Amino acid sequence: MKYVYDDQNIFAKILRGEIPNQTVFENAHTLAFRDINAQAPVHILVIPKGPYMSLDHFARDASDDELVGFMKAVAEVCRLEGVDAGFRAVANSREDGVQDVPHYHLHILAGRNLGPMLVGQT
Ligand code: DGP
Repeated sequence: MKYVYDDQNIFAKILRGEIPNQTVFENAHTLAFRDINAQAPVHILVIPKGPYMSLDHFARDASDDELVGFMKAVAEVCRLEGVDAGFRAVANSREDGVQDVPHYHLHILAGRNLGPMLVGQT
């Protein structure tokens, strides 16, 4: 798989400070902020600061520090948002995954029962 990162995507602009965001948590390699189109009472996007277009790109090419920093940020978001009743983590990836923004992001959804994982045809 050849990964081609487009640095004009909206999350790259957020990381450069060109577009505002509601930050929930940040560490050296990771930013977490509220989704502009919330699908649940809690809807946070966790993104690496590095130029990775998808989860598999990040998992393949990120450094150990980036990988650990990302997962620790997920834990901090869950703690800060108090998702004790549960949550869903979703990483839409490329065309079939219906990924709109080509910068890897993990959706953290919580605050209500989220229902079945997928609806529609198999
Ligand atoms: P996906 O389909 O997985 O690529 O989801 C992209 C998400 O990004 C979608 O839930 C809406 C969110 N989003 C798009 N533009 C912005 C923005 O400018 N700010 C914020 N906070 N979220 C955005």
